[in-house]
Amino acid sequence: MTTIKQPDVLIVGAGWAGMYALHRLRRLGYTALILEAGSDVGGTWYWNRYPGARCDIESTHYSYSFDEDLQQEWTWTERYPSQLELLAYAHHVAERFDLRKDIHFDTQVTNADWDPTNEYWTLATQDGENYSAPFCIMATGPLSAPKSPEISGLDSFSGSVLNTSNWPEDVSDFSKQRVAVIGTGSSGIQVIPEIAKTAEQLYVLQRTASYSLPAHNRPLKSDEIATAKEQYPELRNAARESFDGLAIPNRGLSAFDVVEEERDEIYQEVYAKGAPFEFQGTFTDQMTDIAANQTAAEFVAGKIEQRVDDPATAEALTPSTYPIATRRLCIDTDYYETFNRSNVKLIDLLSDPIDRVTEAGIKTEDHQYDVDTIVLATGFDAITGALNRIEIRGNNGQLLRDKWRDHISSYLGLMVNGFPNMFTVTGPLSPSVLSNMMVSLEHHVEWITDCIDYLSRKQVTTIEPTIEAELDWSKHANDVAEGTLFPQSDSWYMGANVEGKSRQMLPYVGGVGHYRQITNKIAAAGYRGFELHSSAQSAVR
Ligand code: NA7
Repeated sequence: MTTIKQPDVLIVGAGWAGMYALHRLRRLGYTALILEAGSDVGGTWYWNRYPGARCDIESTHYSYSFDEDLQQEWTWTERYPSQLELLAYAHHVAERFDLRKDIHFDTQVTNADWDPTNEYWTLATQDGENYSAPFCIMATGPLSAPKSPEISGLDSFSGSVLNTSNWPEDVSDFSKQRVAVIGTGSSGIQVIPEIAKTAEQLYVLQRTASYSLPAHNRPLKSDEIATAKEQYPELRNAARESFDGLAIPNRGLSAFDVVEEERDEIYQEVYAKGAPFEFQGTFTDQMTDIAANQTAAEFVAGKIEQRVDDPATAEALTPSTYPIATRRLCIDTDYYETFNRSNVKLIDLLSDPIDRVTEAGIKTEDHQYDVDTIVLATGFDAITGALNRIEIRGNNGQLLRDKWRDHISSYLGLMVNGFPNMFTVTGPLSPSVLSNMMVSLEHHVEWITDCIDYLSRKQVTTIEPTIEAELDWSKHANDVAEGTLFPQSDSWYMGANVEGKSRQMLPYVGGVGHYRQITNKIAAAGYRGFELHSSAQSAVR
């Protein structure tokens, strides 16, 4: 085993957050090294390469804002960017800023140990290498740890098993194949219409139905691109101060400020745009008042009924167990219409649950479905999963996973008490996945790298949130969530999709702009709520 001890900062993950962190640290004069499990940059968009994979935030919003030349020279081609285009963008950024020379690819971090005497993190990898640095940035992503599908017998299946979250390159043709897709969240909703185009027979196994709106994806027109480029400075500023990291105008109306016909006209206007974040905020009380929420749910249920020919299938595809948008509100291209095809069949697992996978296919309680391929679109251990899969040991050898066993706490989603000098980008109890991730991760990277720079200039060697500050923030985040409808849903936002995980709202629902102001004020006040400590040795050179 060798120990490579060099950089000022170690970064785990070469997705958007890790790439920007490396670039910004270099610009501030620090050395940094990224350890990345994949063979190239891109994070989410490196792994989730299934047919139909696409971002649900528009390309002109889901892109870096930190470099004016970069945003002027890159031209998006579609309203909602495909995985391929996003990966091309990631490659462009890596080349433009010469990032790859400071990234170790195919390097899976398994352990992270804090050495309180020397004030260093040591990261160990699957290949037996050790890397050390005074600071560690976990840019591990909120949706990067696939959840175990928890279906017995998968190993006995004689056909192929594909997972949307780790899709092999160039698998998109299912001609002459009988395919089963398990899971109808965003990934399932995107991959199902694509598989249906070529498969001989497609079975869609649904446990919980999702609400989805038509995306109305299309090529961007040259004048739209020119306008976006011209207006980028204002757009980006508005997004940073907005509720969800998108500059969406707010009507300021309750769902009950208008009569039913007018309400439906407004829903129709937003629905026709194919804009999920705007739809869930059509009325101010939609996510806080169940009656207001119900008006949106009924509107979308009516649309599902129109899109699906068979009434029984339409009914099964219509969610009934949770308020709309308390689970991810999806957007699709022909998802519901796919069930009008003769080669597609919906299997409602609520009435006929999966018993086990057999050699020939899937055995439900009442039927056997023989298939050639099983596609798992079964989701992620979101927000904390990627961190918990690393053995992260802080003060006194405490495991982060153990600390979070009964309750997940964090100060601002940026740091955790007991784990000095370790930062989490878009960590639990920060806006993260409930916002435009690009805006939230840029903010976190800037906050974290400014913090490291501040500490270095003040010759401070360690920073750690106090337990009081962490508990106060965790209580605040929980109180804000309790004022919304989110806790009423068994969603991955609530940690409810993973057995044994603490049930609590993991993203902060107080809004991106508000959160930004809080975190920036804390930094401006000399990092209020954090303990700063200087030892004899300076942390960074
Ligand atoms: P999601 O949204 O968590 O969806 C996973 C789906 O898989 C969901 O419908 C689950 O049903 C289903 N699932 C999971 N395990 C099983 C088993 N054992 N049997 C049957 N069905 C199962 O993940 P996605 O990848 O689609 O999307 C994640 C996010 O990525 C998305 O929201 C975007 O932000 C990007 P359940 O709900 O558990 O009943």
